[in-house]
Amino acid sequence: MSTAPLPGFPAGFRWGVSTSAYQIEGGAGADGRGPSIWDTFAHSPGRIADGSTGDVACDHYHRHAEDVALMAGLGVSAYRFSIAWPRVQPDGSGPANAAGLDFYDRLVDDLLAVGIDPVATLFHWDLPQPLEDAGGWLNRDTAHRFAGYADLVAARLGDRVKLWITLNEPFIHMSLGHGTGLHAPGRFLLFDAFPVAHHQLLGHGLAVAALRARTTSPVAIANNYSPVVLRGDTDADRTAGLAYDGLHNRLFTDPLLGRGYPPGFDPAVVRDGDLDVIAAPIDLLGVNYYNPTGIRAPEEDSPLPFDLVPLDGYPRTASDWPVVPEGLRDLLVGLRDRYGDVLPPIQVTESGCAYDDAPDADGRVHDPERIAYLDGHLRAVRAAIDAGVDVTGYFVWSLLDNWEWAEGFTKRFGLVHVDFRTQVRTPKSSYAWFRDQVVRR
Ligand code: IFM
Repeated sequence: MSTAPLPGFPAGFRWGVSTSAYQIEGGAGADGRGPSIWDTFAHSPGRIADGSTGDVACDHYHRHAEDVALMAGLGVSAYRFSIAWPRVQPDGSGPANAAGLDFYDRLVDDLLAVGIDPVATLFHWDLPQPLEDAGGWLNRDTAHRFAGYADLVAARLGDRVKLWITLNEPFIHMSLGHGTGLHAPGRFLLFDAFPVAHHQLLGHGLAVAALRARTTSPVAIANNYSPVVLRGDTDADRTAGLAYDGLHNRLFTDPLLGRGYPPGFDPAVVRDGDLDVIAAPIDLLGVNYYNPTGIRAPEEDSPLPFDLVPLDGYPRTASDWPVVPEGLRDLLVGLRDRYGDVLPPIQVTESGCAYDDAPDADGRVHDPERIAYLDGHLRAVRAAIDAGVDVTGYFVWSLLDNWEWAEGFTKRFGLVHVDFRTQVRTPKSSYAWFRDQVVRR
């Protein structure tokens, strides 16, 4: 890590932290919430590394006042949280469950009272189970249900949420949830999962229209990106690299920005007019970045057009992900180069790392690796700004140690340590470091 102070950032740059509903809220049966696909998945034996569920998670549903106070102490200007669709519509359709919306109403007001912009994500993977029973995102109707849900939320919160994000990482939800089955709903469809891409994108476009009818706040989507690093220099390796780049980095962004699906990736369920709905202008592009991906040509009998290769030679997080800050700069510059004038301003809506953080004998939690990680990634953002990319915000994933999907409680991403037995929150040394960066501006 550089010991030099971080360079300056443009005035008005948004400093934030991110979380998602199922990963922190708990309160699984509270106030009329219905089951989501993640409740079903987590309660199915063998799906989650430590056998845990998000039934309680960080108990944020009951401790949100304490968590807002932690954010106020951090000095951030924005908090990105997600709204649990099954709290608002337990069946995925019909009128709003007022008690579910009340929770977010209070949260939004509490944030505004301490000067923090509420940034609300509408879908962070927790689809109401009744919609999954009707086909989930393989069913075109789910896109229309999503727009109906967006309308209900915006009717209640549209006057106070400062930035709307329709979907979180639709690529991950398609690939891990429906391609390989490692995430809920646990389907193993490989490339037959493409309709899930199209229906999520259609839902996004319909939700943009629903939001625009209710609010003047900006609207965005948060995509996950992973720059390709070729591990081989044959034509076959380059073809494999293009295939992976198309799948991970272009499948969602090309149609969103009006370019249609990349060649070879047409989901075959597209109807007349869909691409126009999907390409409705957005105000910001949310970029979630963790690491690049090593790619080479596939083995002859592989069902995939590429092989994933570990990227050696970098430090690694507890998730075994390589730490490559310069990949974030390359990604941001690459998005600008690829999309030019049609690219809206960018906010980095997730950036962070898991380490095995534990309290020492004095109860303090030191996480120098996370400080180094954030320092490097913020310098990468600054380098992209210097190269002319319009980046207007950076959100750390995550405020709290939380329930990391199929990894359960085994991966700690927080600036704040959580003892999942007692729910005691302990700010780590990275919390103090990040606060100092924010406060200096
Ligand atoms: O925890 C997740 C989050 O829900 C989505 N983006 C990646 C994070 C770390 O895996």
